[in-house]
Amino acid sequence: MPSTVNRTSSLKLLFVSTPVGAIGSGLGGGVELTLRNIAQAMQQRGHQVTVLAPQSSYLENIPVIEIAGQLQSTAQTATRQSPICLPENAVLANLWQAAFQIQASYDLICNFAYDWLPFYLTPFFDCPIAHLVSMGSLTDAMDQVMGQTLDRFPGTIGVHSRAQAATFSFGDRCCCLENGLDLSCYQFQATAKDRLAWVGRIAPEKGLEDGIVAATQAGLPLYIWGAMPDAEYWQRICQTYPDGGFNYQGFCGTAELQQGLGQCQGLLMTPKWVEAFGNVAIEALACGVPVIAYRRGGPAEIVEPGKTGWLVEPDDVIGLVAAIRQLDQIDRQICRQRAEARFSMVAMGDRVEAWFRQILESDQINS
Ligand code: HBI
Repeated sequence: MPSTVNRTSSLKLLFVSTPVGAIGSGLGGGVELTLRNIAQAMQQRGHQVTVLAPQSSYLENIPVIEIAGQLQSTAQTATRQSPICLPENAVLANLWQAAFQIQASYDLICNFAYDWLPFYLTPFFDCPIAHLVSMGSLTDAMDQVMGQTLDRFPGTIGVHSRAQAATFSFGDRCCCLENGLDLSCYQFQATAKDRLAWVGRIAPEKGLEDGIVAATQAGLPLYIWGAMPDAEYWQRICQTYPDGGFNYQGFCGTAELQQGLGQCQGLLMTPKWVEAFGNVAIEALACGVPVIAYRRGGPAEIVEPGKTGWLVEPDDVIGLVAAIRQLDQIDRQICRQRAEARFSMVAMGDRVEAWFRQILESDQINS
């Protein structure tokens, strides 16, 4: 790693992706979008980005070094006491062996995996490592290794929201980066049809049931977009609410999603868990769509009550209905403007670059 990197120099960055799936497979969830957006934002600012990722990964206009090996199981299935597991020929280990071998060509490495190994290996690297943590606290072993990393390398953990940071004992020592989108992919729509939107993985922690009950009581059809990992769960929903009033639009790409979402009067966000951020909230605002969200997790830090939508006490379905009736008080143009001010590639790039440079400066002081 070059000995001195000043505040304005162009950086050579190595991004190491999640081991749960190839980039583009959808298995990596929100992290795939986050890594792509941050890589684009860094390139737009003149930095060089190379990505280490599992085989079959693809990123447009960003060089990817593909690494073979067995994918890692997702951390959400773990319990607090789950031990650290690595499969035979783990792609996670192979990714970090490659990073170790090529680190001298880079000024900084950024880790996007929610896994134990990259944190454990940090002290053995010469190149400084930034860790972008994309979920809240899930297991004791992960919390411990993240805390140890922060003790030795202060400021090297980034998160997406204060609520997500608060799930960790060391939350006050994390850098809050929020998130960002390429807003040129989202078209502002000034008027809406008589319908509401719900967007997200159709799974219990996302609370779709509350959205259905609230939309029905408000007398508006609910349009639903998102992946459907568990068809039985969907069947149970259809049986529980036989009167319908909702229709599934499928799991589609950004272009199709934003076109349909933009026609809705409002987006309902009804999470039952602490959502780390809530990308769908900024996708809606980018289309001019106000957001009604439970005051829980990342969405509560995105929605500006009375300006870009309404916040409702968690699990208060009647409160959702009251908020739906006040959607006409929100100016759709302001929703788009606030997305541009806070969540554009430039705004996100400013926050991430400042974080990287802070880490580089600390590293140079300590080395
Ligand atoms: N699980 N083990 C593991 N590693 C990850 O990087 C990971 C995960 N589960 C979900 C996930 N990443 C992403 O979808 C979220 O961080 C957004």
